[in-house]
Amino acid sequence: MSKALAGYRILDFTHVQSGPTCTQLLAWFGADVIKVERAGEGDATRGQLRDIAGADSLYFTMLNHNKRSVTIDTKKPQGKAVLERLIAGCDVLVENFAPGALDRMGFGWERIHALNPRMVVASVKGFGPGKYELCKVYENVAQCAGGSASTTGFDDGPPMVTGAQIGDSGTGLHLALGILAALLQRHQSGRGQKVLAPMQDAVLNLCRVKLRDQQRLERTGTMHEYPQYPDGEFGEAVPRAGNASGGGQPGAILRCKGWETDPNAYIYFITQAAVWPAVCKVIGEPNWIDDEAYATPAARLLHLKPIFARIERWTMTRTKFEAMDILNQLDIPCGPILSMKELAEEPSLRASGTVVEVDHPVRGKYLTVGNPIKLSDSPTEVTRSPLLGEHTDEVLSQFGFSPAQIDALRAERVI
Ligand code: CAO
Repeated sequence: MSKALAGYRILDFTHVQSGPTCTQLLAWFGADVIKVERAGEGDATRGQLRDIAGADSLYFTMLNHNKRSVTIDTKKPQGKAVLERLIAGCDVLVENFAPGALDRMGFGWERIHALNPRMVVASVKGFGPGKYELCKVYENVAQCAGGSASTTGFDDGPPMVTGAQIGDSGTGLHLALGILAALLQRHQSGRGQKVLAPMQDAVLNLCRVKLRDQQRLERTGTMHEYPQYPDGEFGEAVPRAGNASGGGQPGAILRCKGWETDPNAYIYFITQAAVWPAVCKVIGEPNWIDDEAYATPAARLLHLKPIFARIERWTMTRTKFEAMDILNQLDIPCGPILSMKELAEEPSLRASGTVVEVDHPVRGKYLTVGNPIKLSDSPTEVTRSPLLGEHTDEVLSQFGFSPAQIDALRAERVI
């Protein structure tokens, strides 16, 4: 079966996590992704967080599937000449260097656009234009600068970063979407364009509901869905809401049977208005269905703490999976807190290809997260990440370099 992006060539100048997330996705959709790395070193993550001596780390392998790797020293004149030919023959250049690095290399937008007017040039940067545009940025900086950390955690604790890599992988997803839009526009315009996804902006986009709440707070001075209501105080900015949903349907993380020894024996329980009678019945409080203190969503917002404490007395009598089974039959929205161990072993994720076992010639078998986006006419087969420079000869000969020229470039330590 053909692939959605078959025929598109991506020149992949990305490293670490944000950019590689984007290009891996494009590769899974069928694009030919050619990752350019520095000879001898490669992407710094190849050697970071190593669990097997001499093998590419899981950090690298899990972000660079389905790509080809070429090594080119793009600071040497002959390397720049090779790069020029690759630029002329590819559709998209993706990079997430520190600000200015591509210009210093001699390949700013004007130059690339002159070499290949159809090329889309896509960049991740920490910040967009403005005061901080020249800063280097990693994941947690983006979470802090994008509004996630100030709104995550408990009210009486410090700002908190999340385990989900919304700054890196989240921005990579944004960039991939921008690239696809630019390629679609190219069908009409015939021109490439610049695509920029700043990490601060991507995180803020994912924190959109908190900017909603900021404006609600400024208008009304309170937010009834937040745990600070009705007893606590609100300040000027959206407070941290712990595990409250903060949205229209109150929710909480509650202990389940086994919580004393299992750090993940918890369930997220949502008291959706539509199933309130079912909630009351299952926890053994049928009188709450008509009791005016609990009967309406507005009334319940005044008593969320005691309501969830009562529900927790019930969830503590069941394991999280038993509670799931009972609550799902009643249509009560809930979700078990799953550990990474449980997710790695989850049969449905294995069956759907979202958790995949991959074989690697140096490190052997390992698990990875496959393509979470499923296209019915473009299925994804996850193939292992490339070794450093594994495809240098193959790619250069595809771009018209003769074996003698390749040997000469190698002798000059350009590739
Ligand atoms: N041949 C020769 N030189 C190469 C090369 C190649 N094939 N590939 C890269 N280089 C050079 C670059 O030209 C640059 O050189 P100069 O600094 O002399 O111009 C240098 O390698 C490395 O660039 P860098 O500054 O991007 O790398 P860093 O490790 O210092 O910084 C990071 C890393 C992530 C902080 C920075 O790249 C960045 O801020 N990127 C944008 C935001 C981003 O994506 N952050 C998320 C990273 S994932 O957590």
